[in-house]
Amino acid sequence: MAHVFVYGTLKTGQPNHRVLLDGAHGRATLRGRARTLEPYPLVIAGEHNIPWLLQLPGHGRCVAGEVYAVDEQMLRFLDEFEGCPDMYQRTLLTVAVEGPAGGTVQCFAYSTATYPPEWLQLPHLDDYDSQGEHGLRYNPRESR
Ligand code: PCA
Repeated sequence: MAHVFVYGTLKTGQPNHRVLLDGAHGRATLRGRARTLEPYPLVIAGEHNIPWLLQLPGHGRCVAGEVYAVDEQMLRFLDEFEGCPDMYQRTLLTVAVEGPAGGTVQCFAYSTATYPPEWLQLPHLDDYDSQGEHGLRYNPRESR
């Protein structure tokens, strides 16, 4: 089992969460809500309003998300779904899990190191919500 930290459209209540629930893709078990130990820039960018964690620890904010234990099949599915490694790269980061059974966990996350430098000037979020006050509605893949 690997741990994956999701911070964007894969979170509960967000537009792509259903792919984690689909047994045809493998298994994903929620371990809890969590926050990155280090700050990262989390921005919404591009014509489809996609959330991106920029691979620049030490900048931005400590980012909230969820930790899932996933099997090998789900990990491979997510790599494909997230366009890894061309769009996102799967990197390791440390998060603090909320609650009594919390603690720090090393997780994979889909971040990017290959972003246009002007993305750093975009507002830095700490808890992504596709329906948030930013008004930048996520454009689902089906509609691109
Ligand atoms: N999906 C992945 C990376 C960004 C996105 O929208 C996630 O939720 O973590």
